[in-house]
Amino acid sequence: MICISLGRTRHSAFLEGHQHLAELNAELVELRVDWIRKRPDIGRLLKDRPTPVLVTCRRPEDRGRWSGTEEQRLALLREAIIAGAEYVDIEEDVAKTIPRYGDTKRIVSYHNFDETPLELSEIHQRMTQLDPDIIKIVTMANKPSDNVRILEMVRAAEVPTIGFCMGEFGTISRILCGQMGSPFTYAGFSSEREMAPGQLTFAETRNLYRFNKIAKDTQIFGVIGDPIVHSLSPLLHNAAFREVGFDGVYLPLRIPADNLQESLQEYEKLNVSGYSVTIPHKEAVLEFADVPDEQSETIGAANTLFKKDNQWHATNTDYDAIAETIVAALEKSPTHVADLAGRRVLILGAGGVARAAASAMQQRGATVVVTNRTRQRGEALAAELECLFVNWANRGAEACEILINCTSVGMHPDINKSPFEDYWLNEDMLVFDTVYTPENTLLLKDARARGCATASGLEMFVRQAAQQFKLFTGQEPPLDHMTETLRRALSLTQS
Ligand code: SKM
Repeated sequence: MICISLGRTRHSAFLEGHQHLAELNAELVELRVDWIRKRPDIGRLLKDRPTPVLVTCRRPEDRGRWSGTEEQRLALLREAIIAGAEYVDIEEDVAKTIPRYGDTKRIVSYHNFDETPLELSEIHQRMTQLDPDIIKIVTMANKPSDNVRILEMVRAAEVPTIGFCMGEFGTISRILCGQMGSPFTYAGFSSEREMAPGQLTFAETRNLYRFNKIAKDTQIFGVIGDPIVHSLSPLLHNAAFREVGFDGVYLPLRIPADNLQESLQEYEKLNVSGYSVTIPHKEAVLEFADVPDEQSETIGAANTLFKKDNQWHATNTDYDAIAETIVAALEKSPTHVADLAGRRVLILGAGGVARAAASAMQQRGATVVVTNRTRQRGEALAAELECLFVNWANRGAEACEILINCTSVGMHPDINKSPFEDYWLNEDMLVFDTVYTPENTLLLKDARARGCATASGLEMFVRQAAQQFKLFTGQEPPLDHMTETLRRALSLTQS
């Protein structure tokens, strides 16, 4: 069950908001009465309530907004119990002063906004003595392993226990606590008003992560990186799982660069089945893999980890996605032959994507020329892969048939920039921009205006995810659905 936290400053807005959530089929709504500016009228809020409620009145020291006295606050909680609220939230330190009455369920709560303390089980044990129907322990995650500790506590608890972590590191526990036995998780009623650090919205919790559908056997996947909030992989993979009816959930997993091995080791306790891997972990993740494949070893980077026969396999789906995207664009073009052998390819950039692009092109028999704004890095990549190098200043004079932009030039918000002057382009060229925010970069617009064939980063992003989907699920990826999902999301974020 998802409990939606609702906080409004006026009674009328509260009632309206509650009605609205009921229309969205909310099962349980937390009334954060500390948000109301006047003295909260519990009778009015509960009288014709359209869903079951949990009444909560948070003090400022627990990041609430209550401005009355503690006595008034406790009186309010007692009043909610007498009025028959389905649940009431009682902080651990006042639990003894609020007696049980009627059918109202007591949620005895502990919050820690600084950390996830090491003595979680002692805290939990102490709370079992306070006549709880449900114990709630919510802490701040400062690193990925904090999630694992709190989820293990939920799993081991004999009293029904809600336990998850706050903050950007905590997302995974907000979604997985249900699988561990937590009676519900909390979600926000609006993306504009976060009720707790890192809280997801009701829409994300229900529609994107499908919290209510996660069962004991639901397989867990995620994308690891830092930062990770920007990643569209959760949207894409969850949509694809849903489309084919696969029982899996895919989460954004922020892991800092210096914490990769420890975090992945800890996540083993959650039985994760597969990861997409993005910046800054693509190289270091090879150390964690039991079986890196030839491609990831040649490139020195992987973007996928998947479990097979209890071993972690690593591969790089960017590699094939790049070549497939170019070949598909060549096939579509009436003036090109869909063969990369002998083609001269100019690659802009010398980072991870450039490395995968250069290797993929070379492997298909193309002649690769690398150019980069920082000369040394470009020269180093060219030397390592035994391809050609040209100075950034001379890139326009390079007579290439295929141009691949692997720099971030043109990426949102710098959408009016291009890494290649339009008058350097000609209609015999195929231009591929690996940037996908926006889909139509200035480089691609210029290329189309000059009559070039084009391929976009969006096509590549979908292809690399589609291959991961196949490795994760063993099923054929719903390519069109994935492309549409991504296109819609991008047009929403950029409109
Ligand atoms: O290679 C991909 C990776 O699989 C996922 C990703 C993302 O979610 O932003 C970006 C690329 O690095």
